[in-house]
Amino acid sequence: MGILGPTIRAAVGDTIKVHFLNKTDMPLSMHPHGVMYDKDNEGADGGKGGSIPPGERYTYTWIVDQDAGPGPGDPSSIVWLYHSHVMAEEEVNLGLIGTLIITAADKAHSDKNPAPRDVDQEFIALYMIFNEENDEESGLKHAINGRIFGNLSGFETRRGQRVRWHLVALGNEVDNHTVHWHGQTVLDHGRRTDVVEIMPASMTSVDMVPRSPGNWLFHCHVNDHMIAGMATRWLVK
Ligand SMILES: [Cu+2]
Repeated sequence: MGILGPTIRAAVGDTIKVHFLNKTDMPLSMHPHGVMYDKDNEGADGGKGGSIPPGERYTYTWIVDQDAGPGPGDPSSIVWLYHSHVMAEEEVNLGLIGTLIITAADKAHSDKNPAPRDVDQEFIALYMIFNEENDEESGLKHAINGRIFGNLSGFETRRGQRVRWHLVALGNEVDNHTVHWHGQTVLDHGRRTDVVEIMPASMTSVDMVPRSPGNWLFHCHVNDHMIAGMATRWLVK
């Protein structure tokens, strides 16, 4: 998972409550995509949850209605971003990012376990160039889940597993990424490919059944990004 915050899971029909405690020295928030909220639970732009001062708590309540779940052309679970949204650009670059995974009501394992029944493993990959030095090239960290040059581990699976990849991106105009797997293909909403295009705040979920064992590259196919370290390996046993 690298730099990503905890994954929040739910099924359609659930209500999510996040007990947020700001242990930093700056005001922060949690702004979710996709789920239903009122102004106080938007985590941005005013409202009670829009800016939580250092040391203070807030409970966000988010409704997982039908419109937060998979659409007719989607797989059984889909991904949404959440991130801090007081000074969003700065806070996202600090790594205050995570994801929600929402499963269709009739595809969840059980009331206690909202993970989808028709999938064996779910992986999450954030493609983002972290801007650590006011746009100086040396401070542009071309990262997958916040890690560069093969330093991300944990993408491990076996041949024949039903694997779902949740792909998200954030960042700036340079964050146009082409996510590429070596060794296998994915089903992207009915399209067969081994490259998925994502842009800042893109969120998409694609399915794979690995067919070929190996320690394979998983990387951005944009030349400049590849050279700058936006690559890691993933293992198929
Ligand atoms: Cu890229």
